[in-house]
Amino acid sequence: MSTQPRIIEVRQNILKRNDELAKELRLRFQEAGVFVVSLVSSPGSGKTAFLEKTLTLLKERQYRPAALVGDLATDNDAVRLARSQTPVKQITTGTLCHLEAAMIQTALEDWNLEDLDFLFIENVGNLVCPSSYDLGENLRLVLLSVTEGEDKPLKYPTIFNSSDVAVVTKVDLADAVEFDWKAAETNIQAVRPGMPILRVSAKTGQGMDEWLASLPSGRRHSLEPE
Ligand SMILES: Nc1nc2c(ncn2[C@@H]2O[C@H](COP(=O)(O)OP(=O)(O)O)[C@@H](O)[C@H]2O)c(=O)[nH]1
Ligand SMILES: [Mg+2]
Repeated sequence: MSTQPRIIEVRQNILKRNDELAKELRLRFQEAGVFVVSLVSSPGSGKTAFLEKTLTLLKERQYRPAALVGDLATDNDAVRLARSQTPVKQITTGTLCHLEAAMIQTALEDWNLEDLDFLFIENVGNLVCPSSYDLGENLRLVLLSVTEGEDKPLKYPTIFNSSDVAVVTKVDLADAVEFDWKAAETNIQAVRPGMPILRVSAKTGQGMDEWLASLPSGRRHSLEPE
């Protein structure tokens, strides 16, 4: 006797529940005027470094950003992100290879969304699991570092298809690893035609201005003069 149909049914129910919760979250974010960005990539692509730089620069520019970060274990990334002097919370998932909307909801319980302009969500480092789980974000970034090869989009098309923007990270190392820009761009566009591509280095700051300029600047709670 096969248990396969039962497993598929349970999986579909989990995804449906997640979608419903994500929809509720998206509405809450919209009502509070918070712009939510999630980040996905393989482990070590530079999500935390990019996010720490982003949080620091947004704070310097008088915005009020915050971050949630998911990992299987440790709060190492939250400790790194907290150096930006912005609110940060670690979500430890145990054996789970992705974040779910319910985890975001729980993590936000003691935060007042009205106090935030931007919320960033660093997903667990994985190019497979996170793709199916809507977190209520407005924008999903998929990061690809120059050190991990140009063919990631072809190998993991679903994560690129479920993301809005591709961010090529660690560009300061591009020459050293002979990164083939043309191949990377061709592969991204083959999987998701028209996908915007940003090139950044958290180490040198290259591309950070362009990235920040692509975010909505007129946040309702922005402290910046109109
Ligand atoms: N040279 C260089 N190294 C980077 C850059 N961004 C991250 N790294 C390094 O890459 C490693 C993994 O980065 P991390 O932010 O932890 O990646 P995550 O696992 O995706 O969150 C760390 O050793 C970082 O210092 C970058 O822009 N340039
Ligand atoms: Mg990280």
